[in-house]
Amino acid sequence: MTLTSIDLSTAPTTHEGILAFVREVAELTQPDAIHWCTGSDEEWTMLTEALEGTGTFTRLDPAKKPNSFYAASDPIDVARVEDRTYICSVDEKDCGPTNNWMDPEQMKGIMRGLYEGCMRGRTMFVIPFVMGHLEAERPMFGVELTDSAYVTVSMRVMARMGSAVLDKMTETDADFVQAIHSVGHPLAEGEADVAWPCNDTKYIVQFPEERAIWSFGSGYGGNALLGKKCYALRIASVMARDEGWLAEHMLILKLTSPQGVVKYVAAAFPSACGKTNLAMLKPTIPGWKVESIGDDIAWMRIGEDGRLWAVNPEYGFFGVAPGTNEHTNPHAMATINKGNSVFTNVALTEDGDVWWEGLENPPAKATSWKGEPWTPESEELSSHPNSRYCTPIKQCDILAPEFDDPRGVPIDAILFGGRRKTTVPLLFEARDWTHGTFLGATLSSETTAAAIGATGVVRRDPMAMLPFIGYNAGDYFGHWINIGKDNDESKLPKIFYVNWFRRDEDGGFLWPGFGENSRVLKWVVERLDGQAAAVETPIGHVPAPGSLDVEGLDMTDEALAAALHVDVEEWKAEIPQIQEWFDKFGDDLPAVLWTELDGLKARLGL
Ligand code: SAT
Ligand code: MN
Repeated sequence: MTLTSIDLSTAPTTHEGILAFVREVAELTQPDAIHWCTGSDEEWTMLTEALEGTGTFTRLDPAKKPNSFYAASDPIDVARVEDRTYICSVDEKDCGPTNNWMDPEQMKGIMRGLYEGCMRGRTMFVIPFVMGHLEAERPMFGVELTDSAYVTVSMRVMARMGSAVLDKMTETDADFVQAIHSVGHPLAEGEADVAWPCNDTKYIVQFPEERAIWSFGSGYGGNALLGKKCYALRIASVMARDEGWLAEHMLILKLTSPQGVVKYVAAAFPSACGKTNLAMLKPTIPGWKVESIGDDIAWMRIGEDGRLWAVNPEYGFFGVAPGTNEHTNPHAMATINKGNSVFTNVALTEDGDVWWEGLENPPAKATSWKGEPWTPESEELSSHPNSRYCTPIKQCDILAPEFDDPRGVPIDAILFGGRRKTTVPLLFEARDWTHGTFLGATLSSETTAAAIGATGVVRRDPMAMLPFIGYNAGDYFGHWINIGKDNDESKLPKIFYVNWFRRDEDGGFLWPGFGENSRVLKWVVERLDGQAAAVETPIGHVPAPGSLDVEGLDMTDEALAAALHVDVEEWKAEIPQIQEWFDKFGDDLPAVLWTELDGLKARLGL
């Protein structure tokens, strides 16, 4: 069957741009049917039942996790594919040395070839969505066309989508980001579907000038839920460059002191380094309170008051499951236990629940993410290290009411952090905005399972944005520098650098992390208010002895000193790596960052 005339007469919109987009993609991809998503509960039920029918979803026991589902992916489709991700700017120079580039027309030629007829035997879902608030001064719309019901269901959790969004787009004739997604697995007449359709060939492509996203071959989160990394980071970072704001890979949290003083903190960590846990931190120090606003992405603009205001553009959490438990993240556990969630690549227990490494009470028997029988004695992991829960943010019991405020919250402090066994102390403060930008630009971390490739390798991950900067990273650093130059720095957030992952000689973690990280936040707040003492070191301001609250913590003075220690020799060894990193950018690296490096070298006695 060939879909030659696409009938859009019953489409629930008169928006010419949307209709033209749907028609063009349907003509190319040839779906059997087109479904305009409303975002209703009935639609959710229809889709989840259909996914049960194809074996993609297994319904969990409603008494344990109501309205929730288990899914296992094809083992070749478990994470973001950075080597298949492209920034197809018109000019290669605008892509920069940290992204893959191809000429946009050439890429479109390749992808049109892949898209031709790729939705045969499937339904094309039209998902109108908005990143951020529908009531924002300028709502940030998108339309994702996908042939995956799994993606549609997940998008409903992760983004505000459906009829209300489409109506507003129609009323205001709104501009929108065009996002095309296909799993790349057409079905011939009568051919049965597989549980996780995907394709060996994968492309995740951003066209920054057109603000368009074309994705092919994968059903995995960051490759397929196009509102998330593709739009809210890669495309949005380009918009932000052009318009003077910041689209960052940051959690947002609200911190209230025992005296009732409120501060807002944004923090950037690479994928799978504990952002979600920090966003929902349960403080161990008495009287302190954390509330969540976001766990992954922050859009930040300078407000009329000169402060940096942040919103979370998302509507759900897409968290790493392994390691999540009642101790590491009780609020995430409470959120997912309310149900309405999708669990992918974890283990399925015999009593209709999910389990993963690090969760309490291992089941005697389970089915692993690979579909194999699993017991606690099994050599293989029950769950993929990048297995995920996808759960509505509104279910979070510590969601700050400000989440619903389209203006967002004024950020007081920015934390940068990575995963480093050595060198980087638990906590230090940047000297000023430019130095903070230098710290962000040189952020380093050991790689994790969130992207395909070797794990545990130290790489530079500037502002935790390495896979997400939609343009030349040298220009991106310049943009950060300019935010400091063009604004009143005294009103901008102060910048800090943290490392929860430093090890002792025996390989054990020096710092207990999780809820105890509230102690680090406390020092940050006291620093903002000019209270906590710091010592100046070559790398920045480190907590002075006695200034970090460790009361009640089972930690020796030596261990604390080791966690905070600035080892000049280790830092000297970093310098050639930073130099090599900066060399990549040639003339595109802002000169002030070289000046910062020179300053660091001089302070280290080099
Ligand atoms: O890319 S995802 O959003 O799926 C997960 C991550 O890497 O943060
Ligand atoms: Mn992330």
